[in-house]
Amino acid sequence: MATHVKPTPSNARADFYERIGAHSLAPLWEVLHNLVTPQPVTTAVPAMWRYADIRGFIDEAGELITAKEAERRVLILENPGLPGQRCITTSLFCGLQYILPGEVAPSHRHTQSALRFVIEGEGAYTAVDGERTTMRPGDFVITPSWTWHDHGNPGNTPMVWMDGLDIPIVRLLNGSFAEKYGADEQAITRPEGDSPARYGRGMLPLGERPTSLTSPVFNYPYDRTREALEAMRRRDQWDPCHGLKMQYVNPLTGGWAMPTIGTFMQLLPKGFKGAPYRSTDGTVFSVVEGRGTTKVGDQVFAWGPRDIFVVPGWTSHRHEATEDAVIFSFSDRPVHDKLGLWREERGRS
Ligand code: GTQ
Ligand code: FE2
Repeated sequence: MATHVKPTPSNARADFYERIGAHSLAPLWEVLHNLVTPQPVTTAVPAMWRYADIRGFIDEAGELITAKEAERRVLILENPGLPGQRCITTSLFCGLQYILPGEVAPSHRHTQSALRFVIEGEGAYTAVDGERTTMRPGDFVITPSWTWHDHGNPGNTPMVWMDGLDIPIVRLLNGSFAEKYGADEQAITRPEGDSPARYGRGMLPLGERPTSLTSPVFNYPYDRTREALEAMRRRDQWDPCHGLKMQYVNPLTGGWAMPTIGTFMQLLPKGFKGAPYRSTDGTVFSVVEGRGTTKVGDQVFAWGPRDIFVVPGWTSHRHEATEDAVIFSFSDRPVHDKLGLWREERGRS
């Protein structure tokens, strides 16, 4: 019995906290272990958006507002554990953008970096820094920070793509700047195909050095990605957790294609039963081909083409494929990497 400790009236502390609160002070000892946790803690939850369940809402949005009036006609995929925060993990934004034939999404720029991953339709383009690229399903397209960008659909099919942005990271750092170009479409200064010719063929213009933190390749077309995975599968070097997983790289540095968002494509062969895996980066998965399941905690997501699901950071999950499956994913891993925060754990659930 600690009889030497003078008993404190239980309301003395509460009274103290209230008085110091009026001076913008707070006691760390009441909250220390909520602030400095032994392991990552997040209120973001695993979640899945089945494309068939939400496709109708995308059509409805198309009837309610034009791309021009909306500036960007996007349905945000909001994590159910982060209501009102307009993000899919604590650090990443995700949305589905819809553009109908004949529409334009007017030119603007912002400090947030964006990726597009094409889900449905083809023939729309995005223009970045004076060059257009026409987008097809499975293409991974980048809009670097502070570059003018507008989208247009001169084709005859509606297009849907997934947007991934680092909006919450930029918000955390209070680094948001944005402005409108002033016309729907930016001036085109280079022919389509210029950037892939310079940077996307395993060669570089002699002496070229990086001038940006982002890859100069702004469209990584699906046919080349798919071909690489197909050729690699013959050597049978499958990762027990990821199958065959490739990361997209900046050819000028060999590093991540984007400074804040890591992007990946993986192939899980038919019959694949993955081992449990978790890493500190929270990941959004977008299924391109095939069917399977991902067990996350005690939930099972049964997925197929065009479905999107999210696995928050440090949440154990494992993939199984009932058909050959190809899955695109993006995460905040480059930020974890740069700050020395990235960890992974295999085989424990
Ligand atoms: O296409 O430029 O989903 O600026 C959110 C912000 C898309 C875009 C989004 C954007 C864009
Ligand atoms: Fe934008």
